[in-house]
Amino acid sequence: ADAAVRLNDSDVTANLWSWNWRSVAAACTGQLGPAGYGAVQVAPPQESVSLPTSPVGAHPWWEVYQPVSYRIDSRLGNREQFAGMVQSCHDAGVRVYVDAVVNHTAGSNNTHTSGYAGSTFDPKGFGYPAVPYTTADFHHAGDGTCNDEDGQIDSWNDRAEVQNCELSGLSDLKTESGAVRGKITGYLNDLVGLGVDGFRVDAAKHIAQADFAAIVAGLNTTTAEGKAPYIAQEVTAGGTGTLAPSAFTANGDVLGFSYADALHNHFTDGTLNELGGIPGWSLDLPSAKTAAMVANHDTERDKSTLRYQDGVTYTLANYFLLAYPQGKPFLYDGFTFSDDNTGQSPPADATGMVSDTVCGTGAWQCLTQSTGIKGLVAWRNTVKAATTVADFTATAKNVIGFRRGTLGWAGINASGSASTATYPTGLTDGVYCDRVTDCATTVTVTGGKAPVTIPAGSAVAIDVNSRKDSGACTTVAVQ
Ligand code: LM2
Ligand code: CA
Repeated sequence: ADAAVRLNDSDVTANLWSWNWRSVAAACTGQLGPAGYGAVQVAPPQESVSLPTSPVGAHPWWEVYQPVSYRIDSRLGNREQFAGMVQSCHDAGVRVYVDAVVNHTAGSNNTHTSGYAGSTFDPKGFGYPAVPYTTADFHHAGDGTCNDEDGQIDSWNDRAEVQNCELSGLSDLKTESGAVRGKITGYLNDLVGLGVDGFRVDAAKHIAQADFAAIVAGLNTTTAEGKAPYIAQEVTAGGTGTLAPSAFTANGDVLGFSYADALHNHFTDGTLNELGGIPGWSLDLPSAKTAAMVANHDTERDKSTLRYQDGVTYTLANYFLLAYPQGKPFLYDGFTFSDDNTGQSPPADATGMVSDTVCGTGAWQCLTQSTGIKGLVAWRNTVKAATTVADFTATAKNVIGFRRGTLGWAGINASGSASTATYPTGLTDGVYCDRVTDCATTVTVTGGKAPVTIPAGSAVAIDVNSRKDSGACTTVAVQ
């Protein structure tokens, strides 16, 4: 809570999933802050189970979704490294959002019974002395809360089952209990005390809204901005009534799975022309409540969305995510993995500690640091006051351009060849630097219109802060 800190005025988040704290700090300082990102999302920081010999190999990535205690000491780094990372990110103007696993603890099937910080637990006995939680703090089959015989969620439209039974065998916390809520708010407020600005709430669909409302009400408002932490809830699409994504918006934003599906469909079949209709679509969440994404760590593995393996199609969908005013964009970067083993560990040492991220070697994905994406982050930050799109123009099914009021114009070409057309830009006459190439090319606006050549599988974006004046290229990253 450093009042002197000036945070970037941006709604763009880089989700650096599975990156260790040292690497997130370096990214904030060297890349995200200067590029104008508003926030970074990090993977779960609490102590998790350590699985040296799991069925999918040592230390699968999903260890971090099995809390053993709320000590900030994990395979991603210790408490000091976490606190240092938050400080570095704030110094760079970047907020920190934490993936909060509070619906459950570890799985009761575990045979390994210790965590990365050395805490032990009793899986079958539901004992977590380091918190402490005891068996009375969990839902159990037949206890009047979870009505399913085996205690597992099988009926995904049965609210009691979805919220009181076990998700993937993970011991389900009795979030209706004041004692449990107290432990959860204690953990989250510890993070707020370390400077954390918000939370991605894991498995939020599996926590009763009233329970999570009580947890949110207990959160400290002592963030760097002196307000309640930002909340993005993970609620998978498809439920009806109280299980629908829109039934969770009173507690914060919700992840935009349906929007991600739509981007997947339109970029896969090349119907970018239909994206102009978004304001009229009945998506399952309003834009103002959507944490928008092209992919996350689950969907890149189950292939339900586009993912880095889709190459240029994936990149273009991310360009669109940034250019279009639908939700708050969350750009994703994890590690390279094989579809043959979707549980595999991120690069790590023999004890499971995750190695430093190195971009450009193939082991990690670093789209958030690419020139085109950083250019569009600056573009989005510049045009944000124009909250709607105008002159949406499809010069082909897979070639589009639009302006954001009089603040900027962007075009995307998902075809296999360069496309040249004249677009209304809304900008005053002059020469503008293209953000996507960091000013390697320019666009000349005359009478408000510009002939633009968009390279194959690429984009062009110009704005009031990318004007090329007196020969110098002066793109400004709005922070
Ligand atoms: C999430 N959102 O609601 C995360 O985004 C997702 O990645 C998590 O699942 C899930 N919720 C629970 O936090 C992952 C992974 C699962 C894995 C769990 C727990 O996709 O496969 O389950 O984390 O580590 C694993 C085993 C599963 C076993 C369970 C308990 O795959 O077979 O179930 O652990 O030991 C008996
Ligand atoms: Ca639950």
